[in-house]
This record gives sequence, C-alpha cells and structure tokens, in this order.
Amino acid sequence: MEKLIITAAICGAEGTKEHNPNIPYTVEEIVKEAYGAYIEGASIIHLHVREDDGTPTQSKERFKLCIDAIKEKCPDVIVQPSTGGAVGMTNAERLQPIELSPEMATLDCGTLNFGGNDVFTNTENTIKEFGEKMIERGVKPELECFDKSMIEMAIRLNKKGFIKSPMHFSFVMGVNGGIGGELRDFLFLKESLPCDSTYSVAGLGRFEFSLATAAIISGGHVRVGFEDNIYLEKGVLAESNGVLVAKVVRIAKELGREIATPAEARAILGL
Ligand code: KMH
Ligand code: ZN
Repeated sequence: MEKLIITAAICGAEGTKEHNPNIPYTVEEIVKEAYGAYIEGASIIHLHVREDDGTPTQSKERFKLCIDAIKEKCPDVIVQPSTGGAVGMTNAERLQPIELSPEMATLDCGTLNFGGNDVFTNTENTIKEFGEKMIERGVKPELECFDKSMIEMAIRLNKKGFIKSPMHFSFVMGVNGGIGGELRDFLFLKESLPCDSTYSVAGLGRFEFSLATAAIISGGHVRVGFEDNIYLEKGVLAESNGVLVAKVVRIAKELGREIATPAEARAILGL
C-alpha cells in the first residue's frame, strides 16, 4: 500500500474559540497550529484564514501572509487553500487564493444544506468555473465530495475537460446535510471512484477516527483537524491540531501503514 498522506484542516471557517479555545484565528496562531500538525506527520495543511477577531475571509492578502509564514516554519509542507470559504461568500471572493497559484486547492463538487437555513452553494457552472481557473493556474484540485452525487459530478466534468485526470477526491462525511459517516457510507463512496484516482477521508465529529481507520486499512488517505472535529476523544477537547494528527499516526503505525513525507505526498498526488 502507498504511504499515508495526512492532511490537517487546522482552522475551518465555522468553528470558534467558544467551541474550542485552541482554534487559530491570527497569523501567529495559524502558523503554530500548522507547525504542530506538520511536526506530528501532516504533509498537507488545508487552510482557511480568519481576521484576528475570527471572521472568516478569503482575502488573497491574508492567505499570502499565512502561507508565507507557514512556509517559513515548514518549508516543504503542501499548503492547500480552501476555495469553499464560508457559506454566503461569492465565487469571486472564494477564488482569491487561486491567484497565488498554490500547489493544491479544494474544489467543492456540489450544493448541500449546511445546518439551519444555510446552504453551501456550488452550482454546476461554479464547479466548471473553479475547475477551469485551477487548470489555468496549474493547481491540483482536491475534489471535496459531501455526497455520492458529487462524485458523479466530478466524473462528468472530468470527461468534459473541466477537471484533469488523475483526480484526487476528499470525502467529507457526516455533515448535517450530506452523506453519513458509517462504514457502509464510506464503502459506497470509495467504490464509486474511477480506478486511477486517489482519495482522502474527513470524518466530522465522532466519525473522525473511525473513518480515518477505515481509510488507513483501505489504502486511502486521511484528513483530521479542528475544521472537522475539536475532540481528541469523547468529552475531551483537543489541545491542538498536532494531537489529532498524532492520534492518526499512532493508529496507522499499529496497522502497519507508513506516513508520507511532503515529498512522498507530492509524488503520490502527481504535484
Ligand atoms: N466552510 C464550508 C462552507 C472547502 O474548504 O473547500 C466549506 C468548506 C469546503 O470548508
Ligand atoms: Zn475547508
């Protein structure tokens, strides 16, 4: 089996310090969390950025500040900005980090309910627009799929030339509005992929480590971090993203799966 790529989603757009005081907002806090995750074994940092007061932003300048500061501490880490941003942002706002030509970025493959009255909107034309921009800039998309229909969308747009092969998917599972986080849900998604693709699994909340384990034994890759889950175990808030990454590393070691360095992750993903 190829080595395990661990992505740390260190911040997200929704979680706040009221949920877990260790969720980073400032540039310094973001760098500290990225470095801690990297030292423990993360080769990719999935990055959202915030204003100092915690407000989510897709500002290109703020992304540049954070990416440069992360790269200073972790020169070889892969930084993967979000183009999802936060619910309600315009496409133009969301696309800003692409102008920095990162190695990777997320590309959300469909619309879903996102709690309460919130809808995370990704129309077919939006996905095409984001896909084209990523091809123009040489950015590898991580295809975020919150449900099976989003895999179908990615496959269709790949055939039409909006997304290049081989595709790399991220199953984001257990969102209230998307697919659940049970083993059968994971198997359904995994078995729906084109055979030349790679995938990573992000389980929300209590699904984080069970789905990480399923991915580890199935040859997939894993995403953990405060964006998806703020607990180390039931009722125990995680003190950092690093401890969440370290837990995945322990599980992988027990199961005999080696951890990929950033250079190995680049080779696996064809960056
Ligand atoms: N914050 C969510 C609305 C992504 O990073 O591409 C969208 C999100 C997906 O987090
Ligand atoms: Zn995200």
